[in-house]
Amino acid sequence: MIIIKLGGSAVTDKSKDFTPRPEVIENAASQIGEVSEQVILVHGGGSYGHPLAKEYCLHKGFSDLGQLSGVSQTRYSMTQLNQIILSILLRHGVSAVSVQPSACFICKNKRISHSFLEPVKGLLALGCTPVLYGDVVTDTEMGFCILSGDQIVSYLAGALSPRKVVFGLEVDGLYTEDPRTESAHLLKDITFADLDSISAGEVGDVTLGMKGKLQEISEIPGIEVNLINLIRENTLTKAVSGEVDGTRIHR
Ligand code: IP8
Repeated sequence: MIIIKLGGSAVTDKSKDFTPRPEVIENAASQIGEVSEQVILVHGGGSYGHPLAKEYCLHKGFSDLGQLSGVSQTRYSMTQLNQIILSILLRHGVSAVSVQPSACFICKNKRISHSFLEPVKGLLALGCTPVLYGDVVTDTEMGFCILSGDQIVSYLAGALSPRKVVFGLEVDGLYTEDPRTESAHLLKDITFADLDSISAGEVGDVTLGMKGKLQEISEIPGIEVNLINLIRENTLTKAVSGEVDGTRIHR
């Protein structure tokens, strides 16, 4: 089984609120349709989740009643992105079934403290592809919090021991520093121990962008992790087959 994260920066246009990138989703869906093993998909929020979460300060938890409209709008908006992704997956023959993270995870101070994974396990056993996403969830200390797709991926990896985890990005993989800087170069093959020395950008996300992603990856216990560019063709297929065109992180 493999877990694939469809990064919000790749599947949406982050410069325009509520704008999907259908061509990127199509490219991913056509490759996912060819995978012959069990797959769990998790997608990020991109321009459907982060602007609303930031506007209503949802990442800081409950502080006033005015945020509640933001909770429902963000949940509604994430569901809309999820349905766009689902409709494209279905067209490519993927038996994708949406699983609402806010109904199967509870957090305590922004970390998952309780989960109900039976729906995910049941769907996998049937041969379906569960599709989860970053969401606003109940937090026993903060009222609610933003649960990133990346934390869902690392939690599921710990609970379900996939063969590998693939993070689909809008850049070619993990760089020595922010990829927008000239001196940055792509890291092709590194170990989990190397992660500590990498300075990654926060890019204004409520879930800390690449920095948050690296924190989550370092929680994945010894399972091979690949970071690939979802915008380029065949990168997912190559990662699944072991011919990684991007960054490979291993023990
Ligand atoms: O894009 C965050 O998920 P991420 C989801 O995976 C929301 O960090 C609702 C902002």
